[in-house]
Amino acid sequence: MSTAALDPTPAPSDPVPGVPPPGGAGGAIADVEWWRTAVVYQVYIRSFADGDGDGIGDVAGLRSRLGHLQALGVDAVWINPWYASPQADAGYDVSDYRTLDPAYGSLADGEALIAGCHAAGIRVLLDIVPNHTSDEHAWFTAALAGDPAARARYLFRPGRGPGGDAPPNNWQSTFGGPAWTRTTTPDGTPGDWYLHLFAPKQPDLDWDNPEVREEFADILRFWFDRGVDGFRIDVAHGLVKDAALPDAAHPELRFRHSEPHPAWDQDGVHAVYRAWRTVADSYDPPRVFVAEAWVASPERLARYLGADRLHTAFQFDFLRAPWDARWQREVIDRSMASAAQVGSPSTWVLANHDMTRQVTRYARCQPDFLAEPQWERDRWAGETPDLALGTRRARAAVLLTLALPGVAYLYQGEELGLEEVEDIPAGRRQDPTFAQTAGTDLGRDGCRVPLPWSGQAPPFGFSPPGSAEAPWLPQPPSWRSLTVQSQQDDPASTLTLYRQALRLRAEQWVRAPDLQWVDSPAGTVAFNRGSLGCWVNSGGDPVALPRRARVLLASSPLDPATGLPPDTAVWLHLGGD
Ligand code: ISL
Repeated sequence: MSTAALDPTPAPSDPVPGVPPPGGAGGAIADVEWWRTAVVYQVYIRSFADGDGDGIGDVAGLRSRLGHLQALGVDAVWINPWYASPQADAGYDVSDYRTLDPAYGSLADGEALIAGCHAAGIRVLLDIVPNHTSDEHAWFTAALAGDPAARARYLFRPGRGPGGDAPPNNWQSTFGGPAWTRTTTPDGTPGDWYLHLFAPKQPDLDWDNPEVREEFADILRFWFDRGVDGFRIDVAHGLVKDAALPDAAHPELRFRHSEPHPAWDQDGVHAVYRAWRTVADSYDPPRVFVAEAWVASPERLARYLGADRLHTAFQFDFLRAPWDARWQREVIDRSMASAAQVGSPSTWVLANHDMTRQVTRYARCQPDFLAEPQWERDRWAGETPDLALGTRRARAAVLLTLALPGVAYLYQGEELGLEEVEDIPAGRRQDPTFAQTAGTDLGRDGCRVPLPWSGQAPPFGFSPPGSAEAPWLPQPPSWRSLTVQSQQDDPASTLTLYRQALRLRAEQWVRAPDLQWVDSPAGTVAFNRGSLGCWVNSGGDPVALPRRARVLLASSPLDPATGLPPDTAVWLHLGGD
Protein backbone atom coordinates (compact mmCIF):
# COMPACT_ATOMS: atom_id res chain seq x y z
CA MET A 1 0.00 0.00 0.00
CA SER A 2 1.24 3.42 -0.80
CA THR A 3 0.00 6.31 1.23
CA ALA A 4 2.81 8.50 0.08
CA ALA A 5 2.40 12.22 0.46
CA LEU A 6 0.45 13.90 -2.26
CA ASP A 7 2.48 14.34 -5.41
CA PRO A 8 3.16 17.97 -6.07
CA THR A 9 0.83 18.94 -8.87
CA PRO A 10 2.02 21.80 -11.04
CA ALA A 11 0.39 25.06 -10.06
CA PRO A 12 -2.03 26.32 -12.68
CA SER A 13 -0.33 28.73 -14.99
CA ASP A 14 -1.17 32.37 -14.63
CA PRO A 15 -4.09 33.24 -16.86
CA VAL A 16 -3.06 35.08 -19.97
CA PRO A 17 -5.88 37.12 -21.49
CA GLY A 18 -6.93 35.56 -24.77
CA VAL A 19 -4.72 32.51 -24.42
CA PRO A 20 -6.51 29.27 -23.54
CA PRO A 21 -5.04 27.36 -20.60
CA PRO A 22 -3.35 24.06 -21.38
CA GLY A 23 -5.16 20.83 -20.71
CA GLY A 24 -8.58 22.28 -20.02
CA ALA A 25 -10.65 24.28 -22.40
CA GLY A 26 -7.79 24.85 -24.80
CA GLY A 27 -7.77 21.32 -26.16
CA ALA A 28 -11.50 21.04 -26.23
CA ILE A 29 -12.56 24.19 -28.04
CA ALA A 30 -12.14 22.64 -31.49
CA ASP A 31 -13.89 19.41 -30.56
CA VAL A 32 -17.58 19.13 -31.51
CA GLU A 33 -18.03 16.36 -28.94
CA TRP A 34 -16.77 18.64 -26.15
CA TRP A 35 -20.09 18.45 -24.32
CA ARG A 36 -19.60 14.75 -23.53
CA THR A 37 -16.73 15.32 -21.08
CA ALA A 38 -16.84 19.04 -20.26
CA VAL A 39 -16.60 20.71 -16.89
CA VAL A 40 -19.19 23.48 -16.95
CA TYR A 41 -19.10 26.26 -14.35
CA GLN A 42 -22.43 27.79 -13.39
CA VAL A 43 -22.26 31.57 -13.20
CA TYR A 44 -25.08 32.98 -11.11
CA ILE A 45 -24.48 36.36 -12.65
CA ARG A 46 -26.26 38.37 -9.96
CA SER A 47 -23.74 37.11 -7.41
CA PHE A 48 -20.53 36.51 -9.36
CA ALA A 49 -18.89 39.93 -9.61
CA ASP A 50 -20.22 43.48 -9.67
CA GLY A 51 -18.51 45.77 -12.19
CA ASP A 52 -20.45 49.00 -11.62
CA GLY A 53 -20.85 49.14 -7.85
CA ASP A 54 -24.63 48.76 -7.57
CA GLY A 55 -24.29 45.64 -5.40
CA ILE A 56 -25.53 43.35 -8.20
CA GLY A 57 -23.27 41.16 -10.31
CA ASP A 58 -23.09 41.98 -14.01
CA VAL A 59 -21.41 41.26 -17.34
CA ALA A 60 -18.59 43.73 -16.69
CA GLY A 61 -17.82 41.95 -13.41
CA LEU A 62 -17.87 38.56 -15.08
CA ARG A 63 -15.52 39.71 -17.85
CA SER A 64 -13.10 41.10 -15.30
CA ARG A 65 -12.96 37.74 -13.51
CA LEU A 66 -12.56 35.37 -16.48
CA GLY A 67 -8.99 34.77 -15.28
CA HIS A 68 -10.43 32.93 -12.27
CA LEU A 69 -12.26 30.54 -14.59
CA GLN A 70 -9.15 30.05 -16.72
CA ALA A 71 -7.03 29.31 -13.69
CA LEU A 72 -9.67 26.84 -12.54
CA GLY A 73 -9.58 25.16 -15.96
CA VAL A 74 -13.27 24.92 -16.84
CA ASP A 75 -14.42 24.20 -20.39
CA ALA A 76 -17.62 26.23 -20.38
CA VAL A 77 -19.87 28.50 -18.38
CA TRP A 78 -23.62 28.30 -17.93
CA ILE A 79 -24.90 31.81 -17.20
CA ASN A 80 -28.23 32.05 -15.35
CA PRO A 81 -30.87 34.20 -17.10
CA TRP A 82 -29.46 37.58 -17.98
CA TYR A 83 -32.44 38.83 -19.98
CA ALA A 84 -34.61 41.87 -19.27
CA SER A 85 -36.66 41.02 -16.22
CA PRO A 86 -38.53 42.61 -13.32
CA GLN A 87 -36.47 40.19 -11.18
CA ALA A 88 -39.45 38.76 -9.31
CA ASP A 89 -37.63 35.40 -9.42
CA ALA A 90 -34.03 36.53 -9.95
CA GLY A 91 -34.36 36.66 -13.73
CA TYR A 92 -36.48 33.53 -14.24
CA ASP A 93 -39.29 35.97 -15.03
CA VAL A 94 -38.28 37.22 -18.47
CA SER A 95 -39.91 40.29 -20.03
CA ASP A 96 -37.72 40.34 -23.17
CA TYR A 97 -35.69 37.32 -24.28
CA ARG A 98 -33.68 39.22 -26.89
CA THR A 99 -31.80 41.65 -24.73
CA LEU A 100 -30.03 41.84 -21.39
CA ASP A 101 -31.40 43.31 -18.21
CA PRO A 102 -29.88 46.80 -17.84
CA ALA A 103 -28.66 45.77 -14.38
CA TYR A 104 -26.36 43.26 -16.11
CA GLY A 105 -25.39 45.25 -19.21
CA SER A 106 -26.44 45.88 -22.80
CA LEU A 107 -26.87 43.40 -25.62
CA ALA A 108 -23.53 44.63 -26.97
CA ASP A 109 -21.96 43.83 -23.57
CA GLY A 110 -23.42 40.33 -23.78
CA GLU A 111 -22.00 39.83 -27.28
CA ALA A 112 -18.60 41.04 -26.13
CA LEU A 113 -18.73 38.64 -23.19
CA ILE A 114 -19.45 35.69 -25.49
CA ALA A 115 -16.48 36.69 -27.65
CA GLY A 116 -14.30 37.21 -24.57
CA CYS A 117 -15.15 33.77 -23.22
CA HIS A 118 -14.38 32.16 -26.56
CA ALA A 119 -11.05 33.97 -26.75
CA ALA A 120 -10.30 32.57 -23.29
CA GLY A 121 -11.12 29.04 -24.49
CA ILE A 122 -14.42 28.92 -22.60
CA ARG A 123 -17.75 28.03 -24.23
CA VAL A 124 -20.96 29.76 -23.26
CA LEU A 125 -24.31 28.21 -22.36
CA LEU A 126 -27.24 30.50 -21.64
CA ASP A 127 -30.38 29.62 -19.69
CA ILE A 128 -33.66 29.53 -21.60
CA VAL A 129 -36.90 29.95 -19.65
CA PRO A 130 -39.65 28.51 -21.86
CA ASN A 131 -42.26 27.40 -19.32
CA HIS A 132 -43.36 30.90 -18.40
CA THR A 133 -42.70 34.55 -19.12
CA SER A 134 -42.83 37.53 -16.82
CA ASP A 135 -46.26 39.08 -16.34
CA GLU A 136 -44.55 42.21 -17.72
CA HIS A 137 -43.74 40.49 -21.04
CA ALA A 138 -45.49 42.24 -23.96
CA TRP A 139 -47.47 39.07 -24.71
CA PHE A 140 -48.95 38.92 -21.22
CA THR A 141 -49.78 42.60 -20.94
CA ALA A 142 -51.57 42.29 -24.31
CA ALA A 143 -53.38 39.23 -22.97
CA LEU A 144 -54.58 41.09 -19.89
CA ALA A 145 -55.71 43.93 -22.14
CA GLY A 146 -57.99 41.42 -23.86
CA ASP A 147 -56.13 40.57 -27.09
CA PRO A 148 -57.50 37.08 -27.94
CA ALA A 149 -54.36 35.95 -29.80
CA ALA A 150 -52.19 36.96 -26.83
CA ARG A 151 -54.52 35.23 -24.34
CA ALA A 152 -54.26 32.03 -26.37
CA ARG A 153 -50.51 31.94 -25.68
CA TYR A 154 -51.14 31.48 -21.94
CA LEU A 155 -53.38 29.22 -19.87
CA PHE A 156 -56.41 31.31 -18.94
CA ARG A 157 -59.38 29.31 -17.63
CA PRO A 158 -62.70 30.14 -15.97
CA GLY A 159 -62.89 29.43 -12.24
CA ARG A 160 -64.96 26.72 -10.67
CA GLY A 161 -67.92 26.95 -8.33
CA PRO A 162 -70.41 29.79 -7.85
CA GLY A 163 -69.24 32.89 -9.67
CA GLY A 164 -66.09 31.06 -10.78
CA ASP A 165 -64.57 31.98 -7.44
CA ALA A 166 -62.52 28.80 -7.01
CA PRO A 167 -59.36 28.13 -9.03
CA PRO A 168 -59.75 25.89 -12.12
CA ASN A 169 -57.91 23.02 -10.42
CA ASN A 170 -56.17 22.13 -7.16
CA TRP A 171 -52.54 22.64 -8.16
CA GLN A 172 -50.30 24.37 -5.62
CA SER A 173 -47.48 26.61 -6.87
CA THR A 174 -43.91 25.40 -6.57
CA PHE A 175 -43.22 28.45 -4.41
CA GLY A 176 -46.34 27.99 -2.22
CA GLY A 177 -49.99 29.07 -2.53
CA PRO A 178 -52.38 28.34 -5.41
CA ALA A 179 -50.97 27.90 -8.91
CA TRP A 180 -53.74 30.16 -10.27
CA THR A 181 -54.34 33.89 -10.03
CA ARG A 182 -57.61 35.52 -10.95
CA THR A 183 -57.68 38.40 -13.40
CA THR A 184 -59.89 41.46 -13.37
CA THR A 185 -61.78 42.30 -16.54
CA PRO A 186 -61.54 45.81 -18.05
CA ASP A 187 -64.93 46.66 -16.48
CA GLY A 188 -63.55 45.84 -13.03
CA THR A 189 -65.37 42.54 -12.45
CA PRO A 190 -63.50 39.32 -11.59
CA GLY A 191 -62.44 37.46 -14.71
CA ASP A 192 -60.70 34.22 -15.66
CA TRP A 193 -57.76 32.71 -13.84
CA TYR A 194 -54.28 32.13 -15.29
CA LEU A 195 -51.92 29.30 -14.45
CA HIS A 196 -48.49 29.87 -12.90
CA LEU A 197 -46.55 26.84 -11.70
CA PHE A 198 -44.22 29.33 -9.97
CA ALA A 199 -44.88 32.92 -8.81
CA PRO A 200 -47.98 34.89 -9.90
CA LYS A 201 -45.54 37.09 -11.85
CA GLN A 202 -44.56 34.02 -13.95
CA PRO A 203 -47.61 33.10 -16.10
CA ASP A 204 -47.27 29.72 -17.85
CA LEU A 205 -47.22 29.62 -21.62
CA ASP A 206 -49.49 27.30 -23.61
CA TRP A 207 -47.10 25.07 -25.52
CA ASP A 208 -49.98 23.63 -27.58
CA ASN A 209 -50.04 27.00 -29.33
CA PRO A 210 -47.81 26.94 -32.48
CA GLU A 211 -47.00 30.62 -32.01
CA VAL A 212 -45.29 29.81 -28.73
CA ARG A 213 -43.21 27.08 -30.39
CA GLU A 214 -42.21 29.36 -33.25
CA GLU A 215 -41.25 32.17 -30.90
CA PHE A 216 -38.89 30.02 -28.86
CA ALA A 217 -37.26 28.46 -31.92
CA ASP A 218 -36.61 32.03 -33.02
CA ILE A 219 -35.17 32.99 -29.60
CA LEU A 220 -32.79 30.02 -29.83
CA ARG A 221 -31.64 31.18 -33.25
CA PHE A 222 -31.24 34.75 -32.01
CA TRP A 223 -28.62 33.64 -29.47
CA PHE A 224 -27.06 30.88 -31.57
CA ASP A 225 -26.48 33.52 -34.25
CA ARG A 226 -24.51 35.45 -31.60
CA GLY A 227 -22.20 32.54 -30.98
CA VAL A 228 -23.83 30.97 -27.92
CA ASP A 229 -22.81 27.31 -27.69
CA GLY A 230 -25.96 25.98 -26.10
CA PHE A 231 -28.68 26.30 -23.50
CA ARG A 232 -29.65 24.99 -20.13
CA ILE A 233 -33.42 24.49 -20.32
CA ASP A 234 -35.33 25.72 -17.28
CA VAL A 235 -38.12 23.43 -16.01
CA ALA A 236 -37.74 21.28 -19.11
CA HIS A 237 -40.26 18.76 -17.77
CA GLY A 238 -43.06 21.31 -17.36
CA LEU A 239 -43.80 22.89 -20.74
CA VAL A 240 -46.58 20.54 -21.82
CA LYS A 241 -49.39 19.87 -19.36
CA ASP A 242 -52.18 17.32 -19.48
CA ALA A 243 -54.48 19.29 -21.82
CA ALA A 244 -57.50 18.85 -19.52
CA LEU A 245 -55.61 20.51 -16.62
CA PRO A 246 -57.22 18.01 -14.22
CA ASP A 247 -56.96 18.00 -10.44
CA ALA A 248 -53.82 16.25 -9.21
CA ALA A 249 -53.74 13.41 -6.70
CA HIS A 250 -50.99 15.34 -4.95
CA PRO A 251 -51.68 19.05 -5.55
CA GLU A 252 -48.21 20.29 -4.54
CA LEU A 253 -46.13 20.92 -7.63
CA ARG A 254 -43.01 21.22 -5.56
CA PHE A 255 -42.39 18.15 -3.49
CA ARG A 256 -43.48 15.17 -5.44
CA HIS A 257 -41.21 15.16 -8.42
CA SER A 258 -41.14 11.38 -8.07
CA GLU A 259 -44.88 10.93 -8.50
CA PRO A 260 -47.04 11.54 -11.58
CA HIS A 261 -48.52 15.02 -11.83
CA PRO A 262 -50.53 16.37 -14.79
CA ALA A 263 -48.15 19.36 -14.98
CA TRP A 264 -44.91 17.40 -15.17
CA ASP A 265 -43.16 15.05 -17.57
CA GLN A 266 -45.97 14.64 -20.09
CA ASP A 267 -45.16 12.70 -23.26
CA GLY A 268 -46.00 15.65 -25.50
CA VAL A 269 -42.97 17.60 -24.30
CA HIS A 270 -40.54 15.51 -26.34
CA ALA A 271 -41.82 16.87 -29.64
CA VAL A 272 -40.68 20.32 -28.47
CA TYR A 273 -37.14 19.09 -27.97
CA ARG A 274 -37.04 17.18 -31.23
CA ALA A 275 -37.77 20.49 -32.94
CA TRP A 276 -35.13 22.31 -30.85
CA ARG A 277 -32.55 19.66 -31.74
CA THR A 278 -33.15 20.33 -35.41
CA VAL A 279 -32.46 24.02 -34.79
CA ALA A 280 -29.27 23.26 -32.82
CA ASP A 281 -28.03 20.77 -35.42
CA SER A 282 -28.48 23.30 -38.21
CA TYR A 283 -25.50 25.25 -36.81
CA ASP A 284 -21.81 24.57 -37.38
CA PRO A 285 -20.61 23.52 -34.92
CA PRO A 286 -23.90 22.11 -33.61
CA ARG A 287 -25.24 23.75 -30.47
CA VAL A 288 -26.07 21.72 -27.36
CA PHE A 289 -28.67 21.47 -24.60
CA VAL A 290 -28.79 20.43 -20.96
CA ALA A 291 -32.20 19.87 -19.39
CA GLU A 292 -33.29 20.77 -15.91
CA ALA A 293 -35.92 18.04 -15.65
CA TRP A 294 -37.12 16.83 -12.28
CA VAL A 295 -38.68 13.49 -13.16
CA ALA A 296 -39.42 10.26 -11.33
CA SER A 297 -36.35 8.23 -12.25
CA PRO A 298 -33.17 8.09 -14.33
CA GLU A 299 -35.13 6.00 -16.82
CA ARG A 300 -37.73 8.76 -17.25
CA LEU A 301 -34.89 11.26 -17.60
CA ALA A 302 -33.35 9.24 -20.42
CA ARG A 303 -36.51 9.84 -22.45
CA TYR A 304 -35.35 13.46 -22.83
CA LEU A 305 -32.03 12.37 -24.33
CA GLY A 306 -30.74 10.97 -27.60
CA ALA A 307 -29.60 11.86 -31.07
CA ASP A 308 -32.97 13.39 -31.96
CA ARG A 309 -33.69 14.90 -28.53
CA LEU A 310 -31.51 16.69 -25.97
CA HIS A 311 -27.80 16.08 -25.46
CA THR A 312 -27.69 15.97 -21.66
CA ALA A 313 -29.83 16.35 -18.54
CA PHE A 314 -28.78 16.92 -14.94
CA GLN A 315 -28.73 13.74 -12.83
CA PHE A 316 -30.30 15.31 -9.75
CA ASP A 317 -30.44 12.02 -7.87
CA PHE A 318 -26.67 12.33 -7.55
CA LEU A 319 -27.01 15.80 -6.02
CA ARG A 320 -29.72 14.61 -3.66
CA ALA A 321 -27.99 11.39 -2.61
CA PRO A 322 -26.90 11.34 1.02
CA TRP A 323 -23.26 11.02 1.97
CA ASP A 324 -23.54 7.27 2.00
CA ALA A 325 -21.65 4.80 -0.18
CA ARG A 326 -24.63 2.54 -0.83
CA TRP A 327 -26.69 5.34 -2.27
CA GLN A 328 -23.79 6.82 -4.19
CA ARG A 329 -23.03 3.56 -5.94
CA GLU A 330 -26.66 2.82 -6.74
CA VAL A 331 -27.32 6.31 -8.09
CA ILE A 332 -24.15 6.32 -10.19
CA ASP A 333 -24.89 2.89 -11.64
CA ARG A 334 -28.45 3.68 -12.52
CA SER A 335 -27.67 7.12 -13.94
CA MET A 336 -24.87 5.82 -16.12
CA ALA A 337 -26.87 2.85 -17.39
CA SER A 338 -29.93 4.89 -18.32
CA ALA A 339 -27.96 7.63 -20.09
CA ALA A 340 -25.76 5.12 -21.90
CA GLN A 341 -28.81 3.36 -23.31
CA VAL A 342 -29.58 6.43 -25.36
CA GLY A 343 -25.95 7.24 -26.16
CA SER A 344 -25.73 10.23 -23.81
CA PRO A 345 -23.09 11.08 -21.23
CA SER A 346 -24.09 11.21 -17.58
CA THR A 347 -24.33 14.75 -16.24
CA TRP A 348 -23.13 15.06 -12.65
CA VAL A 349 -23.85 18.00 -10.40
CA LEU A 350 -23.52 18.57 -6.65
CA ALA A 351 -24.94 22.08 -6.38
CA ASN A 352 -26.89 24.81 -8.08
CA HIS A 353 -28.67 28.06 -7.29
CA ASP A 354 -31.79 26.24 -6.02
CA MET A 355 -30.23 23.78 -3.60
CA THR A 356 -28.62 24.02 -0.17
CA ARG A 357 -24.85 24.21 -0.69
CA GLN A 358 -23.13 20.85 -0.31
CA VAL A 359 -20.88 21.94 2.58
CA THR A 360 -24.04 22.48 4.63
CA ARG A 361 -25.93 19.49 3.23
CA TYR A 362 -23.15 17.15 4.24
CA ALA A 363 -22.75 18.89 7.61
CA ARG A 364 -25.94 17.43 9.06
CA CYS A 365 -27.55 14.00 9.47
CA GLN A 366 -27.83 12.27 6.14
CA PRO A 367 -31.46 11.32 5.60
CA ASP A 368 -32.74 9.13 2.84
CA PHE A 369 -33.25 12.05 0.45
CA LEU A 370 -34.29 9.95 -2.48
CA ALA A 371 -37.19 8.37 -0.64
CA GLU A 372 -38.28 11.69 0.87
CA PRO A 373 -40.60 14.02 -0.96
CA GLN A 374 -39.26 16.96 1.04
CA TRP A 375 -36.42 19.32 0.32
CA GLU A 376 -33.62 19.01 2.78
CA ARG A 377 -33.87 22.57 4.02
CA ASP A 378 -37.30 21.80 5.50
CA ARG A 379 -36.24 18.60 7.11
CA TRP A 380 -33.16 20.01 8.72
CA ALA A 381 -34.59 23.11 10.31
CA GLY A 382 -32.93 23.61 13.66
CA GLU A 383 -30.06 21.13 13.38
CA THR A 384 -26.70 22.90 13.84
CA PRO A 385 -24.38 22.10 10.93
CA ASP A 386 -20.86 20.76 11.55
CA LEU A 387 -19.25 22.83 8.80
CA ALA A 388 -15.79 21.31 9.24
CA LEU A 389 -17.30 17.88 8.60
CA GLY A 390 -19.38 19.21 5.71
CA THR A 391 -16.31 20.79 4.13
CA ARG A 392 -14.35 17.57 4.43
CA ARG A 393 -17.13 15.59 2.77
CA ALA A 394 -17.70 18.21 0.08
CA ARG A 395 -14.01 18.07 -0.85
CA ALA A 396 -14.26 14.29 -1.11
CA ALA A 397 -17.51 14.49 -3.09
CA VAL A 398 -16.00 16.65 -5.81
CA LEU A 399 -13.19 14.15 -6.37
CA LEU A 400 -15.85 11.45 -6.79
CA THR A 401 -17.76 13.67 -9.22
CA LEU A 402 -14.81 14.64 -11.37
CA ALA A 403 -13.56 11.05 -11.70
CA LEU A 404 -16.84 9.80 -13.16
CA PRO A 405 -17.29 9.43 -16.92
CA GLY A 406 -19.45 12.17 -18.41
CA VAL A 407 -20.08 15.87 -17.89
CA ALA A 408 -19.63 17.70 -14.58
CA TYR A 409 -21.27 20.97 -13.55
CA LEU A 410 -19.79 23.16 -10.80
CA TYR A 411 -21.75 25.91 -9.10
CA GLN A 412 -19.91 29.17 -8.42
CA GLY A 413 -18.49 29.30 -4.91
CA GLU A 414 -18.24 25.56 -4.40
CA GLU A 415 -14.59 25.86 -5.46
CA LEU A 416 -14.18 28.14 -2.42
CA GLY A 417 -15.97 25.74 -0.06
CA LEU A 418 -18.74 28.25 0.67
CA GLU A 419 -21.49 27.11 2.99
CA GLU A 420 -25.20 27.92 2.84
CA VAL A 421 -25.84 31.26 4.54
CA GLU A 422 -28.77 30.42 6.78
CA ASP A 423 -29.00 33.54 8.94
CA ILE A 424 -29.98 36.12 6.33
CA PRO A 425 -32.40 38.53 8.07
CA ALA A 426 -36.01 38.17 6.91
CA GLY A 427 -36.02 41.75 5.64
CA ARG A 428 -33.11 41.03 3.27
CA ARG A 429 -34.49 37.82 1.78
CA GLN A 430 -35.38 38.02 -1.91
CA ASP A 431 -36.53 34.55 -2.98
CA PRO A 432 -40.31 34.56 -3.66
CA THR A 433 -40.46 31.20 -1.87
CA PHE A 434 -39.89 33.01 1.42
CA ALA A 435 -42.82 35.41 0.96
CA GLN A 436 -45.17 32.86 -0.66
CA THR A 437 -44.74 30.45 2.28
CA ALA A 438 -44.96 33.25 4.86
CA GLY A 439 -41.39 32.47 5.85
CA THR A 440 -41.94 28.81 6.69
CA ASP A 441 -39.52 27.98 3.87
CA LEU A 442 -36.42 30.18 4.04
CA GLY A 443 -35.99 29.74 0.31
CA ARG A 444 -32.87 29.72 -1.82
CA ASP A 445 -31.11 32.98 -0.99
CA GLY A 446 -28.59 31.17 1.21
CA CYS A 447 -26.82 29.59 -1.78
CA ARG A 448 -26.94 32.82 -3.81
CA VAL A 449 -24.87 35.14 -1.62
CA PRO A 450 -22.31 37.16 -3.64
CA LEU A 451 -18.86 35.61 -4.00
CA PRO A 452 -15.96 36.72 -1.78
CA TRP A 453 -12.95 37.61 -3.92
CA SER A 454 -10.52 39.48 -1.69
CA GLY A 455 -10.03 41.60 1.41
CA GLN A 456 -10.99 41.32 5.04
CA ALA A 457 -14.58 42.60 5.11
CA PRO A 458 -17.70 42.70 2.93
CA PRO A 459 -18.06 43.24 0.01
CA PHE A 460 -14.87 41.14 -0.22
CA GLY A 461 -14.00 42.53 -3.65
CA PHE A 462 -17.41 41.59 -5.07
CA SER A 463 -18.05 45.26 -5.82
CA PRO A 464 -15.37 47.83 -6.73
CA PRO A 465 -13.76 49.77 -3.85
CA GLY A 466 -15.93 52.63 -2.61
CA SER A 467 -19.15 51.28 -4.12
CA ALA A 468 -22.30 53.05 -2.99
CA GLU A 469 -24.40 49.91 -2.63
CA ALA A 470 -23.82 46.88 -0.43
CA PRO A 471 -24.09 43.42 -2.05
CA TRP A 472 -27.73 42.50 -2.74
CA LEU A 473 -27.51 39.73 -0.14
CA PRO A 474 -25.29 40.11 2.95
CA GLN A 475 -22.02 38.15 3.05
CA PRO A 476 -20.93 36.56 6.35
CA PRO A 477 -17.83 38.22 7.85
CA SER A 478 -16.34 34.73 8.31
CA TRP A 479 -15.86 34.53 4.54
CA ARG A 480 -12.66 36.53 4.95
CA SER A 481 -10.89 33.17 5.14
CA LEU A 482 -12.66 31.84 2.03
CA THR A 483 -11.86 34.57 -0.49
CA VAL A 484 -10.12 33.66 -3.74
CA GLN A 485 -7.22 35.84 -2.63
CA SER A 486 -6.81 34.01 0.67
CA GLN A 487 -7.02 30.56 -0.92
CA GLN A 488 -5.14 30.87 -4.18
CA ASP A 489 -1.64 30.32 -2.82
CA ASP A 490 -2.61 27.98 0.01
CA PRO A 491 -1.77 24.37 -0.94
CA ALA A 492 -4.37 23.05 1.50
CA SER A 493 -7.25 25.25 0.34
CA THR A 494 -10.39 24.05 -1.38
CA LEU A 495 -9.61 26.32 -4.34
CA THR A 496 -6.23 24.63 -4.76
CA LEU A 497 -7.90 21.20 -4.57
CA TYR A 498 -10.36 22.17 -7.32
CA ARG A 499 -7.60 23.55 -9.55
CA GLN A 500 -5.51 20.42 -9.12
CA ALA A 501 -8.51 18.17 -9.66
CA LEU A 502 -9.62 19.91 -12.85
CA ARG A 503 -6.12 19.77 -14.25
CA LEU A 504 -5.77 16.05 -13.54
CA ARG A 505 -9.23 15.39 -14.92
CA ALA A 506 -8.38 17.16 -18.18
CA GLU A 507 -5.03 15.40 -18.45
CA GLN A 508 -6.07 11.92 -17.37
CA TRP A 509 -9.67 11.10 -16.49
CA VAL A 510 -11.33 12.43 -19.67
CA ARG A 511 -9.35 9.97 -21.75
CA ALA A 512 -9.72 7.04 -19.33
CA PRO A 513 -11.80 3.98 -20.22
CA ASP A 514 -15.19 3.12 -18.70
CA LEU A 515 -15.69 2.61 -15.03
CA GLN A 516 -15.20 -0.78 -13.36
CA TRP A 517 -16.37 -1.14 -9.76
CA VAL A 518 -13.83 -2.51 -7.33
CA ASP A 519 -14.77 -4.68 -4.36
CA SER A 520 -14.14 -2.46 -1.37
CA PRO A 521 -15.08 -2.44 2.31
CA ALA A 522 -18.56 -1.40 3.44
CA GLY A 523 -18.85 2.37 3.61
CA THR A 524 -16.66 2.94 0.58
CA VAL A 525 -17.10 3.45 -3.14
CA ALA A 526 -14.18 2.39 -5.33
CA PHE A 527 -13.74 2.14 -9.07
CA ASN A 528 -11.04 1.92 -11.67
CA ARG A 529 -10.89 3.48 -15.10
CA GLY A 530 -7.93 1.83 -16.75
CA SER A 531 -4.84 2.68 -14.73
CA LEU A 532 -6.69 5.30 -12.67
CA GLY A 533 -8.53 4.58 -9.46
CA CYS A 534 -10.93 6.54 -7.26
CA TRP A 535 -11.71 5.58 -3.66
CA VAL A 536 -14.22 7.38 -1.47
CA ASN A 537 -14.73 6.61 2.20
CA SER A 538 -18.05 7.74 3.65
CA GLY A 539 -17.93 5.18 6.46
CA GLY A 540 -16.75 5.61 10.01
CA ASP A 541 -13.39 3.80 9.85
CA PRO A 542 -10.20 4.17 7.83
CA VAL A 543 -9.71 1.65 5.02
CA ALA A 544 -6.56 0.25 3.41
CA LEU A 545 -5.86 1.38 -0.14
CA PRO A 546 -4.69 -0.98 -2.91
CA ARG A 547 -1.06 -2.03 -2.83
CA ARG A 548 1.29 -0.54 -5.41
CA ALA A 549 -0.97 2.46 -5.98
CA ARG A 550 0.48 5.93 -6.32
CA VAL A 551 -1.55 8.79 -4.88
CA LEU A 552 -2.40 11.47 -7.44
CA LEU A 553 -4.65 13.62 -5.30
CA ALA A 554 -6.40 13.32 -1.94
CA SER A 555 -9.25 15.44 -0.59
CA SER A 556 -7.74 15.46 2.93
CA PRO A 557 -4.39 14.24 4.28
CA LEU A 558 -3.98 10.47 4.26
CA ASP A 559 -2.75 8.48 7.22
CA PRO A 560 0.37 6.45 6.34
CA ALA A 561 -0.53 3.88 9.00
CA THR A 562 -4.17 3.22 8.21
CA GLY A 563 -4.86 4.43 4.66
CA LEU A 564 -7.95 6.34 3.62
CA PRO A 565 -9.57 8.17 6.55
CA PRO A 566 -13.35 8.64 6.87
CA ASP A 567 -14.93 11.36 4.73
CA THR A 568 -11.98 11.39 2.35
CA ALA A 569 -11.52 10.58 -1.34
CA VAL A 570 -8.34 9.76 -3.21
CA TRP A 571 -7.29 9.46 -6.83
CA LEU A 572 -4.75 6.74 -7.54
CA HIS A 573 -2.47 5.71 -10.32
CA LEU A 574 -2.57 1.93 -10.22
CA GLY A 575 0.40 -0.31 -10.80
CA GLY A 576 2.88 1.48 -8.60
CA ASP A 577 4.99 3.08 -11.35
O1 ISL B 1 -35.99 25.27 -6.06
C1 ISL B 1 -37.01 24.63 -6.06
C2 ISL B 1 -37.90 24.60 -4.91
O2 ISL B 1 -37.57 25.59 -4.00
C3 ISL B 1 -37.38 23.85 -7.25
O3 ISL B 1 -38.63 23.29 -7.19
C4 ISL B 1 -37.25 24.73 -8.49
O4 ISL B 1 -38.24 25.68 -8.47
C5 ISL B 1 -37.35 23.89 -9.71
O5 ISL B 1 -36.23 23.09 -9.69
C6 ISL B 1 -37.35 24.74 -10.99
O6 ISL B 1 -36.27 25.62 -10.97
C7 ISL B 1 -36.03 26.48 -12.04
O7 ISL B 1 -37.17 27.23 -12.41
C8 ISL B 1 -37.66 28.15 -11.44
C9 ISL B 1 -36.56 29.03 -10.87
O8 ISL B 1 -37.04 29.71 -9.74
C10 ISL B 1 -35.34 28.22 -10.47
O9 ISL B 1 -34.32 29.07 -10.01
C11 ISL B 1 -34.93 27.45 -11.67
O10 ISL B 1 -33.73 26.74 -11.48
C12 ISL B 1 -38.71 28.98 -12.14
O11 ISL B 1 -38.20 29.48 -13.34
